Amino acid sequence: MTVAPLRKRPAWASLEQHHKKMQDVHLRQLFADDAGRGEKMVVEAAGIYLDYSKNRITGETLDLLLQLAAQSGLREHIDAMFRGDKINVSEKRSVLHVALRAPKGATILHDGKNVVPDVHAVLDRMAAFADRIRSGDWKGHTGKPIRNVINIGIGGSDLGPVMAYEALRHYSRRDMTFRFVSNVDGTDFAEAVQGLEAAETLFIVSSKTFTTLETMTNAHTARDWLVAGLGDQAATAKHFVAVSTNAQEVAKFGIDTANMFGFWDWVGGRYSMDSAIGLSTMIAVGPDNFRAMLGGFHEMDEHFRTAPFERNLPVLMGLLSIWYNDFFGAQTVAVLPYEQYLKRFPAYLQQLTMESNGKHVTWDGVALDYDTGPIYWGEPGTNGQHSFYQLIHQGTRLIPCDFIAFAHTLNKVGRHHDMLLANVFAQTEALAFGKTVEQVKAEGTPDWLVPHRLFAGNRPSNTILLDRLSPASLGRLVALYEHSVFTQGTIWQVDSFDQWGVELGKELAQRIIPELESTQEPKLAHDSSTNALIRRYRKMKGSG
Ligand code: G6Q
Repeated sequence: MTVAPLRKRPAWASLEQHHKKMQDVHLRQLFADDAGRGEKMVVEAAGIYLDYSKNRITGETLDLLLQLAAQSGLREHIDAMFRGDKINVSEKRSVLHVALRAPKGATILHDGKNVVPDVHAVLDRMAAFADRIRSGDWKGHTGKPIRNVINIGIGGSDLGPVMAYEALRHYSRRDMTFRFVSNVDGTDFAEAVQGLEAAETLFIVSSKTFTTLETMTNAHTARDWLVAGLGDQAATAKHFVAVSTNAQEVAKFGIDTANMFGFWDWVGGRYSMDSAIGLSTMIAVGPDNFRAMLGGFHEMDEHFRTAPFERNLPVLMGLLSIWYNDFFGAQTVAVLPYEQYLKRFPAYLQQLTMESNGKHVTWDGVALDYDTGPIYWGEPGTNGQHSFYQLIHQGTRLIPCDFIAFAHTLNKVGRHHDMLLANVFAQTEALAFGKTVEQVKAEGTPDWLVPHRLFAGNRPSNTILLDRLSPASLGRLVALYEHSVFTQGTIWQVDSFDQWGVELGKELAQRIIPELESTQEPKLAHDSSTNALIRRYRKMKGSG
């Protein structure tokens, strides 16, 4: 289907008109107009209850947004992804992370070949390996079982594994230590191996390309640390495995490719936590829990693929994001998980959303005349309430919020959980309805203080409620955001699966490294600021 540029799609003009009407309508009014709103504007699917009633929308807004989705070819684009079309146009690649969680027996084609059996073959090898590590059957170089697992990777090869480990810690082996090294800052490595015995430590070098500067630097440092600890070059064989698509580089590094777990170029880095990149997760929580997580992902995939858009969770969330980003000019979205185990979820989502949709041209390379990719940020509740929520409640910016909560806690401690959930509901209520001048005055507030104590309200939020944090619910939640990102990218017509924006800095760093390391004064040809900074650094480090 041919899709017109965004501003030329009929629904866009209607939404612009409609926004003029809606911008002054208060959520108080919308709730007063329809007593049943809080029960109508909800969708429940794949174990997720989404209350989107506290958004600045009416039925008409939704109709128009759904028309926009249709005019943007969303249905066709979803089908294209699942069909294995090369929708990552700038890299000419298919986008098939959905195949990573397809059940055995499913068929998903890539260049005419069903990839599902390959996916399951890798999963089976990962499971066999994870079981050997967990049972102590796999022995280190000196015959000791492995008790420490360190994942070395960065970006998509780190954020998913860290987030998933933290999220599923409750299900993890408590007698083992899991750590993650990503930063080229040596402190990251130094702290990760603090207190660990080399004889009991396994390094998983996770890198799709196996050429990434940070990861390869850390991998070499890890090898030196291990060899120094065990006093034998041959020790690496039992202490290093690789997750990669690049067997040649893995072998060159000195890891036997029998200890390599593969994936494919149709898996984007930030969409890879459910591929072999999740090996550390699988060792931590065990193969059954890992498969349960994949089951959760798949449930959401199926919901996204088949549910009508008006009841489709990722589609609705994606459309609401478009509404605020492109019509209200909201620049950010706050993600607020009221679940301590999800403390790394906002950081994970930052990569997923911002690396995917932080783009300035369409997939045909045409410069955009509308905003894409809002800034995602957040912290677990209730901590944020005592810091940045002030700005969300009373600042001058509109910040749509996603509140994420679970009906059951994994750590039942006294009254804590009801108190936690009371805060979720209180915050969304306060944001939406605020406190009027009359209410503030009625509390006996002196006139001069009234403006300070006033809450304008009308601040939108989604409430995402799940049963309990489990491997399956984590899978559903991640897939929900993946497909919401997809929905937004489709409407903006951007390539949500490339990341050219990270290249320039990488190239320039390669040029600067020798300039910092050389013993001769280097000839510098940067701008005057960069030149001066390099000279200053050389001088400072020289002076010890
Ligand atoms: C993610 C990006 C990026 C990537 C890292 C690590 O979508 O592509 O974050 O994951 O640069 O790359 P390697 O896995 O190749 O080391």
